[in-house]
Amino acid sequence: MNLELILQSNISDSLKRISEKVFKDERITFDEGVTLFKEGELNFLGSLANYIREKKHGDNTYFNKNFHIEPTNICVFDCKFCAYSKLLRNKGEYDAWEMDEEAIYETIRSYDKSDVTEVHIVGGVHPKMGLHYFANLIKNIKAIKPDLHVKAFTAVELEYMCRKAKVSYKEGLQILKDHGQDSLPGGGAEIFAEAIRAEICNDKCSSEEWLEIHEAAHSIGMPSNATMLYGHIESFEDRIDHMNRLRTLQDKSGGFNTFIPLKYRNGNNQMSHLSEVSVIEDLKVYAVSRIFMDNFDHIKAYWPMIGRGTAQLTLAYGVNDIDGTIDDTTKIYSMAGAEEQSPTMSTEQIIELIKNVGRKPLERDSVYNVLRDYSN
Ligand code: V47
Ligand code: SF4
Repeated sequence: MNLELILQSNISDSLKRISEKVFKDERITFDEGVTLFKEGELNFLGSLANYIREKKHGDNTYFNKNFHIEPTNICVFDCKFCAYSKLLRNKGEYDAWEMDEEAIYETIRSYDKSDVTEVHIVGGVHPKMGLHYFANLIKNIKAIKPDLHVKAFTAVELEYMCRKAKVSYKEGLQILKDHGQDSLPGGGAEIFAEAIRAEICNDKCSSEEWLEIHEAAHSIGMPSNATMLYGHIESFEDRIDHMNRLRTLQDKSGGFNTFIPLKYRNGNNQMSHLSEVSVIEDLKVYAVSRIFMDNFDHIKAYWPMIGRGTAQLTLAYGVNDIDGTIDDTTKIYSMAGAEEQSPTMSTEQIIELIKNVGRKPLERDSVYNVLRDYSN
């Protein structure tokens, strides 16, 4: 789609002005972001988002080879959307797990001969697993598999660890970095708008703390990701406010790799009465993210949550990364009723999924260096 075609179409003047800005590579404002959600039809948003996606990346579509370790689902916090730490609690049972250290090392050893490049370590916020425990754990993981990129701990876990250990965020992160941690995942951001955060996750780290922790990580050379949990009780303004706070920090620090919108799933949690948004809304969120977050190189769709078919569709709505082959070790979404109940895809399957929609599959490392081109 080109600008002439968009300008000839039957859209409002404000949408025409936004399109002109996009084609001139100019940043859109907060109000314009909200207008996109309020007035933009799916195909209009898709055209703009795909224009940006192809300008930045052509058909390149990234994935990596990773696996997850979730040391525990025991959590001191009480997020209303979380099925993970709460499963069965309302039936008087608590289906808790706690991996002992040896089991974690055994998992790492099981990838000894494998070509995975990244481990993603996150879990509940366990009152007894602190900063020094995790620093030592990372050191031992690196001793077993030195080349493995360790992407670990959400800002929520880090805020708790640093508070308990009585160190600043920067000191805590430096200790983890010195023991081998490479980057931070994007979880725990949810929605920054304070009124919504108070309703859905009142007791965990604040929006300001989440942003401070990521800024501290960037300042010591640790890159990170950012997420947004959407499709519950937030407004369009809240979504744009969330993206705007991230865009502002990215201008300052430049340390974010990718933005990952996470669709709220309503299984087994305290907000189960809310319906889930439609696939049309999902695609609009990806597209508006691509249009608004002009200083984020990558927009990622987390396929285990939305399913493989929708993940393919997102590639035409601004997304250029579909996470990894994963293996079957992540539970946070399957417990909340996500599409994929045992999320694992072989390299061949992920390549096929990307090629099937006319895009070019590239295996990347955790900081987007291309490791292998699978397009031929
Ligand atoms: O912060 C919890 C979300 C996040 C539900 O950085 C839910 O590469 C939907 O952040 N419905 C943790 N979402 C996972 C995460 C993540 C995942 C994949 C890749 C990366 C990355 C980060 O999961 C939480 C929360 O926003 N979550 N419960 C739910 N019911
Ligand atoms: Fe704990 Fe994370 Fe679940 Fe919140 S989302 S209750 S912090 S495990």
